Amino acid sequence: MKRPRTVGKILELAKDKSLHGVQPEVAIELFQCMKLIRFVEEAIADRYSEQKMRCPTHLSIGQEAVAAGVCLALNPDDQVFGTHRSHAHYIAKGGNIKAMIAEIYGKATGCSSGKGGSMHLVDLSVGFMGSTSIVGNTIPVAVGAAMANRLHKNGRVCCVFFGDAAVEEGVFHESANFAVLKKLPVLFVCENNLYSVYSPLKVRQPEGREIWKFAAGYGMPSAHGDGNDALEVFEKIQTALEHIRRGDGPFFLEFATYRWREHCGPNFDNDLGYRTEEEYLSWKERDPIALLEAQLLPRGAISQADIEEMERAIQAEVDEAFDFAERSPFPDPDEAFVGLYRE
Ligand SMILES: Cc1ncc(C[n+]2csc(CCOP(=O)(O)OP(=O)(O)O)c2C)c(N)n1
Repeated sequence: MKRPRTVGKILELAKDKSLHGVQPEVAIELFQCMKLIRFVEEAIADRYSEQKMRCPTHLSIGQEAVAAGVCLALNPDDQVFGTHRSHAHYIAKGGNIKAMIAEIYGKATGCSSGKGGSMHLVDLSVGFMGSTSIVGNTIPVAVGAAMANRLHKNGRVCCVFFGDAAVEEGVFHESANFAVLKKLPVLFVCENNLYSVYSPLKVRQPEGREIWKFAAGYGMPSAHGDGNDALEVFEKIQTALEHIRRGDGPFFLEFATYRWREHCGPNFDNDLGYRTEEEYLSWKERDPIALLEAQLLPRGAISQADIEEMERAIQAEVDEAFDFAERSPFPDPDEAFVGLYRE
């Protein structure tokens, strides 16, 4: 789909250390992409209580920089696999927003024909290969797709996103071992938002363990970074992609970030007791969008008027997607079993 393009006059800035060597044009694309993800998810949250979206929705508000930084570094024909929390990954890879919102509304025009909901997003036309609700289960599928890419010699990289809890699934370890053994072109991206539903890392993994370090134990290069800094994410992914595209095998990256809202649904849940309001506020102060804005505005890379114009264009695109979803028909009941696996 066509994205609202970067607006405003972009000043040609010299490579600036504080922009991580990222060109201002790219930094603005990252900013725009994060805004689009945020606007879509805020709109879902605002309208969720209308009871028209009847599937569970896992929002990634607060985590936008990882999706944007990774997906904008990939080529259009590279592939991405997601998770149960994949609105951001789908949008950042260029997935059709109308088809995504229609899917969440359970409509026939949805990207899974209205049968999958928020956790079953797919847009093959932009290389977004799919997302599912089973924690960790896209990891071996992505490794298999990478194997196919290798056999077809098509040069594509296959990227798989997963949360910190997915590395506790055995299938992650099998997949990592196999990807290293076969030197497959896979980019493993772990979004560490500290929690698996209500369980913090400290009740799930031994004290002091760092995910990126044990991934390195499988023999692949592994690194970690600030998942709220889109420029840092973008820069680290470039390094990883150079390694993978050289044919040197997989790369693992862990990014620290934080989901602002409840595990599943539109509300805030800092009063439940598993995490504190202070912790949430400390991460909110490091809002990935505000952080990038604070780097772009003073340098004149973008103006306040540009941002307002960008926001108007994005809001119009989001409103159009919701109108499309509301106007679309529900699937034909006779088609209930079409496209489903049956014995
Ligand atoms: C195999 C499996 N086990 C348990 C669940 C229930 N479950 C759904 S989401 C989730 C937490 C996943 O945490 P993480 O992978 O860190 O991603 P996050 O939700 O934090 O983005 C769990 C345990 C599941 N869907 N699949």
